[in-house]
Amino acid sequence: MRRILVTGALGQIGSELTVRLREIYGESNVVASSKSAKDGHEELVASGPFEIVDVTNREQLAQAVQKHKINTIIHLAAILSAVGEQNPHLAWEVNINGLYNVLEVARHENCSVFTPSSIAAFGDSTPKDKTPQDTIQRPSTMYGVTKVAGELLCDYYFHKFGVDTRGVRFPGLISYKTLPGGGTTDYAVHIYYEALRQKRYTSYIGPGTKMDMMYMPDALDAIINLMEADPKKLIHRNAFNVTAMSFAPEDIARSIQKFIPEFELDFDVDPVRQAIAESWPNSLDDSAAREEWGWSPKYDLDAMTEDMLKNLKIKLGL
Ligand code: NAD
Ligand code: AKB
Repeated sequence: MRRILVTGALGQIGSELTVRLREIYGESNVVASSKSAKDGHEELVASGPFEIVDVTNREQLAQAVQKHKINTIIHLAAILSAVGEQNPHLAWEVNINGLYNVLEVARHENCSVFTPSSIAAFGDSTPKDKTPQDTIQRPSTMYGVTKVAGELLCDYYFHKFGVDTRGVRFPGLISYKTLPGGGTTDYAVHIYYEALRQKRYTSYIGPGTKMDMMYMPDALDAIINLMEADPKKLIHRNAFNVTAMSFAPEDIARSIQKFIPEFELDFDVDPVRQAIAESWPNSLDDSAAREEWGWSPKYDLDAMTEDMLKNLKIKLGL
């Protein structure tokens, strides 16, 4: 039986993944953790075991793993791309030293580790369209640097120490439960909130800028399916390209207009996030994930828009 510790469990992915994991593996077998118990997450904190774990504190992490007899760590604690560019030292500290602590604890306590990489692991010199699984990775952001190093470190711990490490390169994730934590793709979440509240949105990402994206239910499936995949079939492990769709701001606006015809989009481009977006792929080739562990997303852009608007309307009381 899996006994799972989720780090960064109150973030955009963790706040939904923890609930799904508890449904599958049992409430008491899934320990949520974060560096502090944030307001607004009382329900999640009360719904099963919760520990304060700052991933930069190896002792605290090891104690939580030992106390709950953890055998699987899902490591989500991180600093994302836009915040990482504002504070690159913090991004290094959390994303690199935090991951190193997770891998060291996993090595000593015999845990398997799942941790996501990102499309941010690619850079300007990477082929932009149908970006291959194995290709040039020279990112220009600190977040991207930590993601490439993280992929390599996870591979190293698998080959050198036999730690069962697995990961995917997630695109921008779109969800309605918890707001994203300071990335470049966040506009594709905010646009839905503003479409419902104001019937208009000003995008900080410019027209024509395509990035890969995915709806949260598919992202949760990706984590669980890869975690449970037959290890003999995994050639890549860290980290698989996965994607569900690729769009520019005007494409998501057109999708919203199918449900809210009066919705309007304009632009006030932020040069920092625009440069990051332009350095990332337009679209990923995720055939390795499809072949090695059966990756297959369910939501396309319009199906996601319909579900986002329906659920956000309820959340916002509109
Ligand atoms: P998030 O920012 O929403 O959540 C991360 C959580 O980690 C936050 O709650 C934060 O408080 C916590 N945290 C920060 N520093 C910590 C520390 N020192 N100790 C413990 N917790 C700490 O991020 P997310 O979107 O849930 O992302 C989870 C993982 O998925 C990250 O590795 C991220 O790079 C990756 N990813 C996310 C996306 C996306 O669009 N959300 C896309 C690609 C990859
Ligand atoms: C970000 O924009 O930083 C994240 C990611 C794609 O890694 N959403």
